[in-house]
Amino acid sequence: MLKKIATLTALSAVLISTSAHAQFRKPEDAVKYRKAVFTVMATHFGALGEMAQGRAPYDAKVAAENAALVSALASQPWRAFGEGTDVGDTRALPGVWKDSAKFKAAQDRLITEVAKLDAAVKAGSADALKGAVGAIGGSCKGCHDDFRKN
Ligand code: ASC
Repeated sequence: MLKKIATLTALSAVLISTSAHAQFRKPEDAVKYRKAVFTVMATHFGALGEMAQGRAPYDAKVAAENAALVSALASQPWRAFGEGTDVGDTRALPGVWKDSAKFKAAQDRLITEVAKLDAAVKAGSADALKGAVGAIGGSCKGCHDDFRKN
């Protein structure tokens, strides 16, 4: 009986730790995932930037579509910076893991600024977009300066 309990305890420990990492079979997959998320997010953020800066005509529907994607993605890449994912084709600096509180604050800054995007889009002008886009861009840059190799 005791042996059974020990076995079950060991098994559930394995299952719990597996489920926390289940989305990535290997560290390289996490790197690929986070880079893909950043690429897609930057594409849609870029479209907002074009409109905010008057380099593309303001289109409320296009703004809403791009903002929705940025909003959905802003909280996603961070799950893929787990321990042991400082490998392979990545520009992530060691600070990501060594100064995780500061890295978390940088993530939160992006998420906080992106939360303001919806209201800016609903306001319905390039000008309204400008402030939100500028603040989001600032959070991107701040994090890159501290945590990404150039
Ligand atoms: C972008 C993009 C980034 C940020 C950053 C802001 O459009 O792809 O990484 O803005 O350049 O400074």
